[in-house]
Amino acid sequence: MSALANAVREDRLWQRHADMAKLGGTPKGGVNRQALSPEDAAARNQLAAWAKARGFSISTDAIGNLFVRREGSDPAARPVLSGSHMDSQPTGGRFDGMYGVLAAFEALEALEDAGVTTRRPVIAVAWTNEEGSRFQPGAMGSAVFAGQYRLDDMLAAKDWKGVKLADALAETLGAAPAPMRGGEPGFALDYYIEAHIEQGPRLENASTTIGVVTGIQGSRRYIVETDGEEAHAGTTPRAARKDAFAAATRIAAAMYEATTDADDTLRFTIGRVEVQPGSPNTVPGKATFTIDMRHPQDAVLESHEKKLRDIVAGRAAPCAARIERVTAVAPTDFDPRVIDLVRDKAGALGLSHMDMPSGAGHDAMHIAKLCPAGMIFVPCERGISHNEIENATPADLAAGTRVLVEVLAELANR
Ligand code: HGY
Ligand code: MN
Ligand code: MN
Repeated sequence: MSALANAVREDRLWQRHADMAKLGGTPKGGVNRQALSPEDAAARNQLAAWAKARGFSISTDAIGNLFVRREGSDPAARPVLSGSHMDSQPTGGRFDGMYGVLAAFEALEALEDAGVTTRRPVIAVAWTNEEGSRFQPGAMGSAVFAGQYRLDDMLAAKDWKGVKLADALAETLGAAPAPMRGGEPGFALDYYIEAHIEQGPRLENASTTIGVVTGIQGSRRYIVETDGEEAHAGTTPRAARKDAFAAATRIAAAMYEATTDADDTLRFTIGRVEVQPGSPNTVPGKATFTIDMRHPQDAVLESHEKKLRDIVAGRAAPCAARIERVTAVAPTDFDPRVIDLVRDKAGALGLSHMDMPSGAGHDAMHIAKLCPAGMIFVPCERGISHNEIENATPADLAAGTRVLVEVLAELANR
């Protein structure tokens, strides 16, 4: 193993995960560190403190992406960037996103400890609001950075309690201050690599350590709203009711039916439902639910979107209903040069590896529109993620980081 790969320290990397897992830690051993929450601010401060202790510079941008920079011999050269996200699901795991940020930081430390000079600066990044569970859409910070979403639109987004993202961001940057990069988010990059747990069972089932990620499936998100009429639960006959939840359940049942495909490739999830006024003895006047739909082919997503729209139009009566598309991210193919480099470095390190697509969305799907990008997966226990029992091993996390640092060192000297 090279001195550089050897400089990756499994114990240090594992301890940093344990330290970060305390920030928003839940009784079941997971994390609730939602975007732009006090827990998110605490994680930002922790990363900044570790960065400062190593002499790396930090900066942030107008959507709150946090950058940790290790200088290269040519400070004007386009940097190589690696990272992921520190925000989590409400009942999330301690590795989803955080691994990619800490692997990138560990790579900077390994470069430093091994005394490796790179021509290009190498930057670790924590993207703002990848999960999109508090504020929609997800992968927000990376999408604004890549010019996919307008900054002002994102600042105007509201969470489920009506809190504006701009206000939560101001509070977070106030609690976790960092030098602000002027202007719109975004700067020229040479390459981007993201390390992440697989969030599925394929690597573990294949007893394989490294996933050489070839791309990310397409994803679309929607909000469905049904509008009826609030009425007394005891006195209002069924025939006179405009029950918004009854309409929502008719629509949802038809959608589950319409998205059941023979080869179980299409992913359809209703993850959040709200009923108003939410009183046991008042017929609901309004219901809202989210849709998350994914498939490797955009044409399949497009054809199913038409089915969803037809169902909303045809099943709502006697209520009204509407469906709004919140995001549509086309399938991403990563750059073959990056895919090949990840595969070569995994092989050179003697690590078992396999090419595979990503079922989960990642910030890399947006950054791949800016520069050649790729991802490195490591296994997670039983493929479970978006669950507090999410788990990984110190050895696998370190193995993925060794591949990452070798890839970064090669790209930063090209
Ligand atoms: O939803 C996703 O695919 C990602 O894990 N946030
Ligand atoms: Mn993630
Ligand atoms: Mn996630």
